[in-house]
Amino acid sequence: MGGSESKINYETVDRTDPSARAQGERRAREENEERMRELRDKMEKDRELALREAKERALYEDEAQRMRLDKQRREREENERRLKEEEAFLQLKQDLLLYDFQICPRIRKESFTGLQVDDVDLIRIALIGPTGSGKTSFVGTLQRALGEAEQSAFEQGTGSEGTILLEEYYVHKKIRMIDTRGFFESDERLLDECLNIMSGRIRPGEEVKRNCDGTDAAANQEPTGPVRGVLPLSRCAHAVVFVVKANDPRLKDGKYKETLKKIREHFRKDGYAPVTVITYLDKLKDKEDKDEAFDQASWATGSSSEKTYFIANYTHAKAEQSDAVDRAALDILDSVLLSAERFIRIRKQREKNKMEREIVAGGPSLSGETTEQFLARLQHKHHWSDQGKMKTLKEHLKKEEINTVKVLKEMWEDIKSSLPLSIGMKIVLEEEMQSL
Ligand SMILES: Nc1nc2c(ncn2[C@@H]2O[C@H](COP(=O)(O)OP(=O)(O)OP(=O)(O)O)[C@@H](O)[C@H]2O)c(=O)[nH]1
Ligand SMILES: [Mg+2]
Repeated sequence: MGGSESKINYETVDRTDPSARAQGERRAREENEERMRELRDKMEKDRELALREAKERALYEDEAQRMRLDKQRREREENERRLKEEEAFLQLKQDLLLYDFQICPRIRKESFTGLQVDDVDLIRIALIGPTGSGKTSFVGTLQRALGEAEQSAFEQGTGSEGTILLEEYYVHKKIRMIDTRGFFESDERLLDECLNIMSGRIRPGEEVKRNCDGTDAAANQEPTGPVRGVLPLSRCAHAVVFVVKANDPRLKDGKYKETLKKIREHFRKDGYAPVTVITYLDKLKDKEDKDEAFDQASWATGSSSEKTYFIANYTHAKAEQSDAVDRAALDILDSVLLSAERFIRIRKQREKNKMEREIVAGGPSLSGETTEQFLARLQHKHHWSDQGKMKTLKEHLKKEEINTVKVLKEMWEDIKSSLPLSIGMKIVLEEEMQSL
């Protein structure tokens, strides 16, 4: 990085064959269902046995016999506790394998009543953390825990000096992980880049310029698509995960806390509640080490204790399947999905409030409104259904990357004949755009 400017290249990593992936997903679900059936049979048999033994115990007067049976009972209870834990894990895995934000979100579906969230089909999760903290390994661990057939995330990026790849990984048909690199190498100036990634302004496959003198990277960003500005929620990262290494000395000396300060403040204002993942659990010797790492990490990242987790990632050297690792990975994913859904709710509620304020104030300005907000406003005003023509129109505009009203207005004459709308709707749209 000798010059004043370096290029960062962003790529999508998805080398899996979609039909093999669908098969893999089905297999993972079937295997999980089979395990659950077996487990429940076993629990039922154990319950019957426990009942028989309890009856037997009542018959024995002899102290020694009773003690033996009591010991058996304690062992059985411990075993039952373990089986229940496993059952809860298999149930969680099943729920996550079937995860679909539109059909069965992790928070109550009613939480989204009155909000238009039909544009969010995928959940995007951004991983942020220093080089070598285990971000890519964590994606690989999640892929394995979910039974993904192909673990693309074990591969290392191909970046040469001065080039950093932004990789979007497939971990589930409705969940993507955005894997960033080397975030804390040049700290402060990465704030804009980080926010651009979160807001979807930098996307996989795009190239951005980062100035090494620390000046505002976003200000120097050349617009590469038709639109720069407010992007729809479907393009944003919906949750953020800080990945830190348990025994990283920079956790202790406060360096990360300082580095993350501004980013954290932005996230909080934007409605994100970051989850912290502490990797290298396998390198911590005892409880004292663990407590210390936990306190340092949540202090540095600002995540609450309920949102701070440990994991010992699967790695090349430690690839053997482990229920404890799978369990930790899926618990983390569950927590991140909750965080993502709350973020979506907050953002949609804010959009709705803004829209309603603008209606009261006599309409929004042309400059800032997204097509999503614009159409939502018209639907509200004209009682148009969210389905049918409106749904097709939104998909069409999304595909064409027409994300703001400004662009829609500019391109209107070229695209209007191809839009799936009635003449009446087109007239309303034209009039509304003219009035801005
Ligand atoms: N023992 C142990 N090693 C880990 C763990 N997580 C990751 N590693 C190892 O740490 C090294 C770095 O892991 P990566 O997943 O490539 O780290 P990263 O955060 O993606 O790094 P960059 O992409 O360079 O930012 C690799 O050699 C991994 O095998 C863990 O939980 N325990
Ligand atoms: Mg990596």
